[in-house]
Amino acid sequence: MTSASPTPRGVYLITPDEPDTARLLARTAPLLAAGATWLQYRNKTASDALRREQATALQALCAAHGVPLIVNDDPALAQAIGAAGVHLGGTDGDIGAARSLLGPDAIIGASCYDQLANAERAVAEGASYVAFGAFFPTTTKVTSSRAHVDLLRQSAALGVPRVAIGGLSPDNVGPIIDAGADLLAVVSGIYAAQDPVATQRAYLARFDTPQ
Ligand code: TZP
Ligand code: MG
Repeated sequence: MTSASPTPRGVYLITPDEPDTARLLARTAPLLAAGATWLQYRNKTASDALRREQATALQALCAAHGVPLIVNDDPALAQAIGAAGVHLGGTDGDIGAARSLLGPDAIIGASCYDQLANAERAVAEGASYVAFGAFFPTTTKVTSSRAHVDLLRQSAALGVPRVAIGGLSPDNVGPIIDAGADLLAVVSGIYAAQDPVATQRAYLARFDTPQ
């Protein structure tokens, strides 16, 4: 991101493993229309062909809504479909290589788990944002790290957006926002909610209310 870009804030929506592409689009479109800041395409159970199909379809949807699409794990797929960027975990490959492939304006995010040192290294290597988690237990992913809100305070000086992830709900994000999280990354809290759009609004409202 350029230094002139305003810091993105709000909900960083992440897709669940949805095998039906039409249904993935139908579930996602209202959330983009209702103010998701970024969308990450994540599907851990799809074939390469299905991931390509879904990422391509989501890129068109995101373009129509002016929402950046970030592809999980796969810089080559991000490049192939013209996505805004890629999200890399600790074993997903090199941030510098992704930057070379995707260019200076790409949004390249790094999972930093519960370690400030991971975030410092990621930024030094060219990451556009850093993600900490899991803050709370979650069934979406097997996690071994448990992040604490102090990490958000300690990482303020890095100068990149800070993302919180893992078991976030409208009821538990107050201290996380208070500690400086810019983006709340959410899968099940929104997609599995009875009313996903209303629930996404409830997360967003937490940015406006004193914690
Ligand atoms: N990385 C750390 S926790 C997590 C990921 C991808 C899952 C977040 O999903 P949910 O459903 O919002 O807890
Ligand atoms: Mg990964």
